Amino acid sequence: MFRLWVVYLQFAELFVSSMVHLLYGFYIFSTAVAGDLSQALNDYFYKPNMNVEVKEEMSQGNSNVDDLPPIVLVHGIFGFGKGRLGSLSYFAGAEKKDERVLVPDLGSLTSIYDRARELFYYLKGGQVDYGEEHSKACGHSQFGRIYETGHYPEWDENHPIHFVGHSAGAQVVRVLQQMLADKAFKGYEHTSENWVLSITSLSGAFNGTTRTYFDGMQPEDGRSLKPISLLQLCRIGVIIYDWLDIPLLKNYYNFGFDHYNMSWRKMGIWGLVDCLLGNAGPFASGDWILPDLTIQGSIKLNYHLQTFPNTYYFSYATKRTRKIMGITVPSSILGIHPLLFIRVLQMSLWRHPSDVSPPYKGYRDEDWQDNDGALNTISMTHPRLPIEHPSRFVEEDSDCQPLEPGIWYYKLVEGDHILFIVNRKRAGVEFDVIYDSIFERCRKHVFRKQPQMVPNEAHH
Ligand SMILES: *[C@@H]1O[C@H](CO)[C@@H](O)[C@H](O)[C@H]1NC(C)=O
Ligand SMILES: CC(=O)N[C@H]1CO[C@H](CO)[C@@H](O)[C@@H]1O
Repeated sequence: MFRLWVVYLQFAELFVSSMVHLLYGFYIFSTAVAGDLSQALNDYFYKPNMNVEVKEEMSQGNSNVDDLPPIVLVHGIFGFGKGRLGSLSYFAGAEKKDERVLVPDLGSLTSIYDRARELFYYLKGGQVDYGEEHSKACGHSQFGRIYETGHYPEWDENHPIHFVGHSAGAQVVRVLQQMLADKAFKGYEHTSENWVLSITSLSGAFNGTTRTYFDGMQPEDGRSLKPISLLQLCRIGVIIYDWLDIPLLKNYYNFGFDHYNMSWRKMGIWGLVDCLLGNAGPFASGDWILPDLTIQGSIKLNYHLQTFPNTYYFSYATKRTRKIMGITVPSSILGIHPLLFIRVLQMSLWRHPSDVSPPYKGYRDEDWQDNDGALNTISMTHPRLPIEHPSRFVEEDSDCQPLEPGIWYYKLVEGDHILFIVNRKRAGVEFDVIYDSIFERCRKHVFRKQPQMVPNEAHH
């Protein structure tokens, strides 16, 4: 009888969380469509003689702007770059705060590794090369999308870039920096870690998150999926979406698995069956984002990642929990997005299953209870696993000036995981406080003590 109740509760939880996520997804999608429609109507009735896009391009002809290193905003899980979801902005318009900001689209569920590869070619230009070994191991094409012109082709050690990553995006940038240091791009023998001037992490996923286990990852291996879970539903939905391959929809929103050839045109009905049965595709080979966000997956990734001495690092760790009489609870009811509320509560009560060996030596449940509904706060401050990187806690921005490279400065911010993205109104003034300080830091406080290089020629 008791077991029946447990099963019943599990299904009820699954039903509620899938409805909440579906509704939110639908809400975002329809907001984007509505925004686009009203824009189109506006254009139709008022017929502006020049659209905003063109004006932006023209203002970049200005040589001062050309000399600024770009600030690249890197989205997280389920995220999207400029051009997807119509005029909706993942960073809620923060990209307009500076004259030279890039917002790449790296696929919303692709692995951290694949995103880092994509990001390199987005900036440098050319056809994405995922690397022979990795592509073979994961069963996808070695070559992907072609960027006719890079968004910053002059990128090199003398023309380094600022990166700002949200959630998994922060880890993507770390992986990219390591690839640059390891000279992992064929045909580019001179890459180095110094191509990255600074990394700012907003709710960055450095040490993994216990949320992955609530969503359906097995805590035993951090890689396989529970048979009945939110992620199973998501997996089936994604496979079908990619198989149907409706161009209009895929242009609008893309999970980023085009290198897996999952379209019906390419793999036919048996390919679909194969993917659904778990014999092929990204979910079979584990080359998607969720395994990278488990604690085990992060340890594996972090094992190869360094914090480099000439790069500036800054991180904002978010938190929506507090302790009452020794028990961690959500710190608000209305202040937490409905999409995240159940997870904030569940994560604050997280217990690692006692019959499964802990993910690392010295693991304690209580370290992982503070969270923002998607990530544990402890995971967001700085890379800690498998070894702890240099870090410094910051209360006031002025505490850490002048900034030194090679140290992760971190701040704690009261907010849930999506406070600083998609919907600007939710964060209120805090939205401006955070992004203004990020952009100001990049522009005014972060520079290399090196002979100033010759201004690059205009590249038009
Ligand atoms: C995907 O299709 C392209 C051609 O359309 C092919 O070159 C590539 O090898 C295919 N990749 C896989 C993994 O089947
Ligand atoms: C959350 C957290 O910090 N966990 C661990 C991250 O990695 C280091 C190194 O093993 C641990 O000391 C942390 O406790």
